[in-house]
Amino acid sequence: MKRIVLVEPQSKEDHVYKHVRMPRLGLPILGTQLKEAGYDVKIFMGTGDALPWPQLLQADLVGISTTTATCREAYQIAGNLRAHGVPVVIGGMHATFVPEEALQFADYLIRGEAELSFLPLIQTLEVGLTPTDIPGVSYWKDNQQIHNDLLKTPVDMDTLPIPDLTLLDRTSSMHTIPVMTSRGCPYDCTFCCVTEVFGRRYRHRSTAGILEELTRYRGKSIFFCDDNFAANPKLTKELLQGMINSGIKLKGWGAQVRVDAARDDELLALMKRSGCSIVYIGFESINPATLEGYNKQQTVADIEEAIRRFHDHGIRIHGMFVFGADTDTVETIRQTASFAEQNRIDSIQFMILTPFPNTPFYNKLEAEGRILTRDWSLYDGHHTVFQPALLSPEALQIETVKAMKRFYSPKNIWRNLPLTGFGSVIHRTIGWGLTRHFERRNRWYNNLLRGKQPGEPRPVALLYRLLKTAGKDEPQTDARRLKVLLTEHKGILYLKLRGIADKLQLAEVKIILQGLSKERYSQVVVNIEGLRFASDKAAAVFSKSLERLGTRVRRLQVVVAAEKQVGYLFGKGLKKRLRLKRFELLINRA
Ligand code: B12
Ligand code: SF4
Repeated sequence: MKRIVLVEPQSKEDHVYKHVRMPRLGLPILGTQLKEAGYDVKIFMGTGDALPWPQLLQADLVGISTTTATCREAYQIAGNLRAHGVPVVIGGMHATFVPEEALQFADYLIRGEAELSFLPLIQTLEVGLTPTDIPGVSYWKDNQQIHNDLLKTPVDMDTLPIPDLTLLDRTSSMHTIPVMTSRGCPYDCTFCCVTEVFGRRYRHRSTAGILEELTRYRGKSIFFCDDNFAANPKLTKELLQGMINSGIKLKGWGAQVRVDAARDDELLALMKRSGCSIVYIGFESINPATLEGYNKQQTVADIEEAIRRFHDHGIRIHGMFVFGADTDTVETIRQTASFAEQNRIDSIQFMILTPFPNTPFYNKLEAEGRILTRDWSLYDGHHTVFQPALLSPEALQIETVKAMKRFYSPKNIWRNLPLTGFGSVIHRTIGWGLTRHFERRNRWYNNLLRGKQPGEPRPVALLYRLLKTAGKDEPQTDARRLKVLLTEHKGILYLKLRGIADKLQLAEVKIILQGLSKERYSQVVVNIEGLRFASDKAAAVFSKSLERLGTRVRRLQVVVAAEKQVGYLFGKGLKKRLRLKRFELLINRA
């Protein structure tokens, strides 16, 4: 098992951060560990259709990273690889939170931090053993999922290698280099899922180790991708002083900090002297009740003070706000846009509160029947996926985009030039373009949310036609008869076919599929686990209509029973289909 390919899938949905070409550090660190152990490693980022498939298919094993918003893409890639017999290990944030779901699409899964488990897992598989005692590993045994206990002690950050970013195929086009100095965060904000994976104990790398890494990046822009860069101000100051003393001249650096960092003059001065050009601050809200509800442990006065003090030191601010708490109204959103303008924040992100699956926040909303969609690709902070308390889902969606548009309007583009220089102009110009692009491309979602109430599936106008040709999905005495179930739930259209279908029946199904409108559904799921074809011709007719549908709907997901069925239906044309942007193939093991 020498050739290992690692993949960070990107979402096909439109969102602002999609255009940032910076990887998360998990795969570069794991890849470097494997390389040091003698493996041939390559890392790719991209949507399924953009990946170099010949290289993926030649790998002895592929590791795939997940976040919630990108998991669908990850599952699709995994499904295609496994259909070709390439073993898949899946890991990352989303897989950690919903291992039962993610393991459906992989051979192995690692929950939580993987630096002490991934290499041992590969070595165990190489000698043909089962990973019974490797912490955090989940796997299949006799068609049952086995989930080993999680790693007991978190990884010691000084034992980690410096990530070798040349393993990535796009290193040369990376504008900003990610560097991580710590993991874990002592705070406990209710909406955050980071602490569940990396813990609340703050773990820091040695200053010497970080400086060694930074010397590789002289003249470059750095993003410290710690969740809370200055959580331990003493250590942060030591690092910044070290950067100044050792003469590492970066082009600039940015980091995520809390408002507390602004209270420390010495820290601010060192940040500026060591080249800090921008801070990303989780302001979250200017609604005191919301800040309290988030357990953010900061006030609106703290936010104003932080903005003033960072600006006094000539450091730009990217203000991160989240809308949709149970105490938020339309007014909260509008007032936040005014607040950001008045306080002259340099750039902003107005996100929609997102309940990441299986977090306590998600489980609470689920129990209250407020989850609107389980299409995880919409869990990207840009889409309303739950029923808010004091405003409609549509209002939350539209007002958030409106507020972004207001901030990133042409009249605001130059406003901060005298305060923080040209950087803010560039960010605001980019923001202007991205916000408008996002608004245009996401109108379908506003339409979907319009008038939508949780738990109330809308009637399917097309249903009657299918029923006429194929009969209801009631228990049938004749097992050979084709049974069709067509339902719509929360913007997803489900078509389930069971029984034996001949060419004529499938030609009818084709007509129905042709009538589906892209604007109406976020996704079409066709489940053919129980479908058999009366002839090769029937399979060909059906395969063609799926192909066409794949080019027309926003996203098509085909659930098949096993690899065998994939070969029969799609065997010859699989390569071609991989280029279809909207096609997803899910292979159900059970
Ligand atoms: C840097 C960063 C970004 C960057 C780069 C993003 C990118 N390429 O994805 C930017 C700023 C662009 C960004 C944008 C967004 N981000 Co971001 N981001 C981060 C951040 C701060 C650090 C990532 C990192 O390097 N982590 C450290 C490494 C070591 O962790 P890791 O990659 O997860 O890997 C470890 C394990 O997960 C596991 N593992 C991971 N993959 C694999 C694969 C295999 C095979 C195995 C075995 C193990 C394994 O092992 C690794 C080592 O222990 C994280 C927070 C965090 N602490 O992780 C948020 C985070 C990943 N982002 C998040 C989100 C929501 C977003 C956005 C949707 C928007 C937003 N609201 O900010 C966008 C979407 C971007 C996208 N590409 O789709 C969430 C994801 C939550 C979730 N459940 O999915 C996080 C966790 C933050 C949070 N507060 O919740 N982000
Ligand atoms: S401060 Fe940031 S990383 Fe820490 S719990 Fe709150 S949101 Fe999460």
